[in-house]
Amino acid sequence: MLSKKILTMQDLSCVGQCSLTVALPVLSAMGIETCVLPTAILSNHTMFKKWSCLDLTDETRNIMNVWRENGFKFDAFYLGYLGSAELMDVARDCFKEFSADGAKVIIDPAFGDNGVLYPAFDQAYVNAMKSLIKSADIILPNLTEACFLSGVPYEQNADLQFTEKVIKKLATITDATIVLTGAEKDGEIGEVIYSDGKFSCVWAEKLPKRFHGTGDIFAAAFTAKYLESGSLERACEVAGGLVAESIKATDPSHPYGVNFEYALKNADR
Ligand code: PXL
Repeated sequence: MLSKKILTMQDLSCVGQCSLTVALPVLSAMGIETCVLPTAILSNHTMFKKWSCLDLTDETRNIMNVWRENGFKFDAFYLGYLGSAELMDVARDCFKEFSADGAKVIIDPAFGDNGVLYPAFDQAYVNAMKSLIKSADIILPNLTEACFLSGVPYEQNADLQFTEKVIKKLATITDATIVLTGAEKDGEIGEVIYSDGKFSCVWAEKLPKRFHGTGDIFAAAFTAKYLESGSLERACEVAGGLVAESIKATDPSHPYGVNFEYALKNADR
């Protein structure tokens, strides 16, 4: 049986249960052949006090030169934490050169949370992402990222009305389907989807504790299920379920990430 072949482009954080160390196992376990274009190698993710970072922008160009000669094509692209605005040009070239017929571009902007940017990023990075998401079929921002991209000031404890206002503003800069993650309503958590001018939502029980790295698990599982089923809602249900099971399996004293390995091993996919 032929499986879909995806290219995921994001950093490799050696410690921290995020980006490639999440995307590879989740996508593979969900039946997707996963090729990688690593954008940087970090000692660990940037929520720790210290980190080292080797930027791989030049090497991504070398890799693409060889891929061109080998004639590689991908059925989809899934982008997460990139690391620099220059890598967005690399991404655009990648879509142009290595798309199989009908290839989908799924982008998790992955530059902030809780109303602030991650430490390595600034407004220039946000502006570059604003331009890159014009090339996407689906984007997966959280509310923080949607606010930075749309220019609407972030609100803590946002209600659904505010969330939909931000999404509509964001839809003026990209035609991509918007799947806003981590939305909240009446004690539930879920996704607000804006596709072809219509809203729909997927809600689930909100668990009491928030952990780092859940966005990356959601994005990888969403991508795998969406490529298999073509359904945005089903992809959200499955990805949200994997995140919830990962959180439930996490020892509260674990200082980073969630136990997605246990959840993946026991998942009903
Ligand atoms: O989970 C997103 C992420 C990915 N990669 C790196 C990060 C973060 C979030 O902080 O620092 C390096």
